[in-house]
Amino acid sequence: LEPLYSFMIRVRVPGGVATPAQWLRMDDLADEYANGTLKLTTRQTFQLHGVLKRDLQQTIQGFNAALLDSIAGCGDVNRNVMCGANPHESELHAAVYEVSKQISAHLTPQTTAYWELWLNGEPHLSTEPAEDTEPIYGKTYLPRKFKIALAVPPYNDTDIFANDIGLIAVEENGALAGFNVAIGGGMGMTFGMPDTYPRLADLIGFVPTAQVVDVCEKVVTIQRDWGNRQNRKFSRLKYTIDRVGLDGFVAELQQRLGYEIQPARPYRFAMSSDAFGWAQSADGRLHLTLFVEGGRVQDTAAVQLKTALREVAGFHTGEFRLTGNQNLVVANISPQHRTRIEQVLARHGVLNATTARTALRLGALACVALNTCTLAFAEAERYLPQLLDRLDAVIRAHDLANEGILIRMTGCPNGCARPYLGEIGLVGKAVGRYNLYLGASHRGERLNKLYREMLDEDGIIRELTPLLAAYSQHRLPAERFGDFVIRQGYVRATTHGQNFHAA
Ligand code: SRM
Ligand code: SF4
Repeated sequence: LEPLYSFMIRVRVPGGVATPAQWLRMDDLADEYANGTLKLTTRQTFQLHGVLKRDLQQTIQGFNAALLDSIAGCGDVNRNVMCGANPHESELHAAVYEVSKQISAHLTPQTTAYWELWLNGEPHLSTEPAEDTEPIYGKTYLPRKFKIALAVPPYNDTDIFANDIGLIAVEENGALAGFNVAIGGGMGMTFGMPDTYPRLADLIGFVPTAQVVDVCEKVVTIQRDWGNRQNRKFSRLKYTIDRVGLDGFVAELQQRLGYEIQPARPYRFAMSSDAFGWAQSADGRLHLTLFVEGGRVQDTAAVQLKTALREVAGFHTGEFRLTGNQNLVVANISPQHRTRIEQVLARHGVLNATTARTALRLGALACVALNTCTLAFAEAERYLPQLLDRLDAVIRAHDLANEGILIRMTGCPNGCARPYLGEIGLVGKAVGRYNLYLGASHRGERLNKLYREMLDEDGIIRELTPLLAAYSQHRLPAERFGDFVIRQGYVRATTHGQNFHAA
């Protein structure tokens, strides 16, 4: 008898955009082979948990039938390319999404192994059967995972500075002119090893749209050639850049490109969270952003989100956009479907739940952690809602229910919910114990800093209550919580990853 090993499978969704048919397929596979839930991740992919070893091949063949795959969901290659999901900037958004697909296609491994292993040698549906060569990755692939995200200001909903390459769309005369490029971001660190640290990407300049794929490719090849292959703790691009210096890295990049990168163009981010509810873009199309707690699409007694979305997918003619904040946009809704969608969501308790929540909860992020993540020291996704019940009471008592304060929790310091960009960051150190970090920017442009260690739930409430009370009373007009705690001297601002650990 084969042991009942169960696995997590991650499905690549470039830019986070899935068709209704793909949504229905994922929903079927979740019921048929996984634990009956869909996980929307912080990188705009789907995860299925609890897939039994004996069902892996059928599940992966199921993705293939819906033109989805799990290639590069894991491994030392470029991961899912993220694209801003906010529908308000629709014209620019469409062009930026096209670029994200081009980057994704260009940097997807060419190996045929995936197709041979999982699909019985069935050729890739959209390309010639690939040769067993990797023009970009070579025989050795990359020293470590690699991540790229694109954003359309004023929304930094993909947290571009947490990526190896972050691309900020620049609009000129109503059209996409190109991208400001930032390199060297990453969240992971290891407790007790201060030479590991989260780091935000550095802005290196502007490139026109036609050059952006080339720029990504060349950054990847430098990391392939220069990245640390001796110690995986130091093998992300951020450490390569800090080792050789940003100027040296950019000089090499320009040499490989054969042209200079232009000076960065002005841009402004306003927030890194999602804008919930209905929105209409200039062309009249409708979009509805829904809150998905912890990114978990499931049915509970109060809210039958999974059933509701399945019903919507049955008639919706637009698409579903997974956001980088584990939420979901039902996008490009035809106006005659608005009432029907509202009725379905109301019948299953979805709309009521979204409007009744505090802004703190709506902006919260939690990684999977226990019980499926083998690296977790503590709970996150399963526990944060419970902690928020207590924090919401504090928030309401101080009249902060509508203040968007970013709270992010992970079960270990690897940073999967980007906790070092949380205005309140909670990082699991042991079961029931968390380090508390404060002072990140609401726009994803400054890391936070350690404030207290090894807090239990009472400790978290005890530490945060006076800070929230002070924020309620003494904040400047429009001042964000992350900026307030720095102005008041609770923590010092982290100006670079390399001083993240300095008090
Ligand atoms: Fe992550 C590893 C879950 C986004 C940094 N991450 C893992 C693994 C695969 C654990 C493992 O290696 O066995 C987790 C699977 C848990 C499970 O049971 O499902 C896991 N990571 C996740 C997800 C599902 C969190 C979520 O709840 O949404 C996210 C899925 C991403 C995706 O769809 O591709 C997820 N992980 C991230 C992010 C956020 C991002 O990419 O914007 C980060 C921080 C950014 C970065 O990479 O620097 C992140 N994950 C890590 C790391 C630390 C990497 C490092 O440089 O130190 C690990 C551990 C590793 O790679 O060794 C890791
Ligand atoms: Fe697992 Fe740690 Fe990532 Fe959470 S942050 S999913 S505990 S690896």
